[in-house]
Formats: sequence, structure tokens, C-alpha cells
Amino acid sequence: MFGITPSARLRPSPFFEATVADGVSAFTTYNHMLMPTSFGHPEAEYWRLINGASMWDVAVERQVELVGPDAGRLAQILCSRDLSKCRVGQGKYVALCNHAGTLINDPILLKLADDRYWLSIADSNIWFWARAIAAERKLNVQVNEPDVSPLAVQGPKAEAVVASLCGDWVRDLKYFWFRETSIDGIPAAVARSGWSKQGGFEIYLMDGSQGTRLWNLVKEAGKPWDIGPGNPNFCERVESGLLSYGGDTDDRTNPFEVRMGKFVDLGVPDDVIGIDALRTIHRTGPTRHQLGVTLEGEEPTAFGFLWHDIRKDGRKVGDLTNCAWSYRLRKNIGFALISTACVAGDSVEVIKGGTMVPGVLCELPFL
Ligand code: THG
Repeated sequence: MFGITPSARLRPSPFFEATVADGVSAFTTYNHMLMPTSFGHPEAEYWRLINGASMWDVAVERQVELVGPDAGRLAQILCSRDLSKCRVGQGKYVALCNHAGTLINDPILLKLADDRYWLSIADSNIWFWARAIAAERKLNVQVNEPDVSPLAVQGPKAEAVVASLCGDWVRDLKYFWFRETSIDGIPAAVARSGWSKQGGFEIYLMDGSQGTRLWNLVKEAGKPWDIGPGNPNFCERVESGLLSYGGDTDDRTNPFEVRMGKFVDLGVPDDVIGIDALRTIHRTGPTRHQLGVTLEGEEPTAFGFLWHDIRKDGRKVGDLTNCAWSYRLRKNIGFALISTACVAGDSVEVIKGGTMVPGVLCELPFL
């Protein structure tokens, strides 16, 4: 269709060459990098994730490393989730907010040591933010982007694949916990995590020169389970109700609106950024919330890039922030960021190019 102009601004993933060799057919941009979004067979890629094992180049989930005596303090100042009981080797899904309580990223935080943390970030420039906050608060901490690139292995067969590659100890990893290891001499951390609800692991490659070799080791280890290349799967994540920061959020979304309230601890210290605002929002109640919407119609419908207005009784009540054809439900399903006056079971209309598509609101996840 069209090409991509190379530029040093578009930083390559260590797995780029391997994904090209395996037939990548589409990319998206994320954190100033390219992320594979298709290998040409979207439905087969989906069923492989549901039934087997799929491997994904998610190097775009960059690590913002906090190192030094104040690393833990800075981590807590940045996150509205209580980190006081977070142990070395543990990961946690966290909300980063600005002073207004607006969500600015939803990373996975990994505690590597008492003085070393990674924020495995979604698509926004958190190193600028972390460095600015560290400087303003006069903290003794360095904020770096280390040479670390996640490779996800997801699906019901992922555990067998990663155990055959790394050893049976990976079977004992608890959700979001990780361990540093080496895979055929390649330094890596292995975590039980990933952006699907099919189970799996993320291998954080810690030497970018070894990307092709690690990709091929995973591919080889996965052969008995018919592993194949895939991507953070759009259909599966909508079915599973997983949030996409920037896709399902806008510049006024707070964590309570997008089902992240359980990751906000109102009792964290007062110097946590945004906590005052979050306490107020919690007290008064958010004006929007996130629900699912199931649309009428038996055919896949493309909704394109943009949000679409949702109306009820002729008035705009919210936005459809994504929409996917569900291969399991055989329906178009999406997320609604919508007035809290609207609840599951309500009938609504989605405005698509001048036409109105009827739909019904429901709780998330769909599956
Ligand atoms: N892997 C890594 N880093 C990442 C992502 C990832 N950084 C950005 C982005 N993805 C973070 N977003 C999410 C969103 C949801 C989940 C994980 C990462 C997730 N949520 C579960 C849920 O909502 O049901 C469980 C949350 C919980 O109970 O703690 O897993 O994919 N390395």
C-alpha cells in the first residue's frame, strides 16, 4: 500500500529484522517506534492466540528506569497505587496521573531492587515527566531508558513454550512477578504478564544486539506447540476488556472512568502527584465510565481511527473509543466512554458516517 521512510526518530526494535523475515505485513507507531500489527492473516493470528501460542514484538513498551537511593520515593510519587508492600521481583499494573488526576500512562511497574525500578510504559513520553519531577523534588535518582525490549509469548500453550526454553521454574511465577535469568547466554527477565487474557509471559531482552537470536530461540522452542508470530491482538483485547492508553483515553480521562479505580490508593502520601485531585474525583464521583457496547449487525464493520459519538434519545452521551469484530461472539463490539447516567442494558445509537447503528451497553469484559 505505502512504505515507511527510515529515520533515526523511528527507533528500530531489536526484533525488527526477525519480524521482517517472518513476513510482517503491517506496523503501527508507539513510543516513537514501529510495532508489528499483522503478519497477513488476522483471523489465524487471533485463533492461534486463543488456542495455541503466539509471539509478539512489544519492544515499544520501553522501560523508564529509576535508579538510586530515591528510586522508590520517585516511583511512589509518580504512582497513585500504594507501593509500600511491593517486593523485589514483583510487578504491578499502575496508573500515572498528572496533578489534575488525569491519566498520563498505565505502565507495569517492576521492582528489580530496592533502588532500581522499571516503568514498562504505554504510549507517552514518561522519561520527560519522571526526570522533571525528580529534578523539581530534588531527588537523588537517575532516570534512564535502558537497553530492554519485551517479547511476549501469549496463549494457553505459552507456559509450555517458555518452560521448555527457560525451565520449569517459570510455571511457579505469580501474575506480574518476574525473575532475571539468561537464555542461552542472553540476559533477560521473564515475567508472567502480557496484554491478553489468554495467559503468558513477557521476556524482557536486556541486550538489543541479541534480538534476532532470542526471537529464533523462542520460535524454535515453540515449534511443538505450533507457535507463530502475532501482535497485541485488537479483537482479543476488546473481548477481554483490556485498556489501551491513548486509544480509549483522552486528555481528561481519570483512572476511575476507565476501571482503574482499584489501582488507586487514596491513602498514599500527600506528595503523590494527583492524589488530591483523585480524592476529590472519588468523593464527587466521575462523570463518565467505561462500558462495553454490542452493535447490531452480523457483518464486520470498519470504524477507522476515530472515536464515534454515542447518542441516547437523540443526545450525545459518550464516545465509542474502539470497535472490533469479535470472532467468538460474531458481533461488532467496542468500548463506550460514556456518561455515568447510562448503564448496562441501555439501548444507544452509534453515529457512523451519518448513519446510526443501534447497540446495547454491557459490563466489561465481554468474555
Ligand atoms: N506489557 C508490558 N508493558 C506494558 C504493557 C504490556 N506497558 C503498557 C501497557 N501494556 C500497559 N497496559 C496494560 C493494561 C492491562 C494489563 C496489563 C497492561 C492487564 N490487566 C489485567 C486486567 O485488566 O484484567 C490485570 C490487571 C491486574 O489485575 O492487576 O494485564 O502488556 N511489559
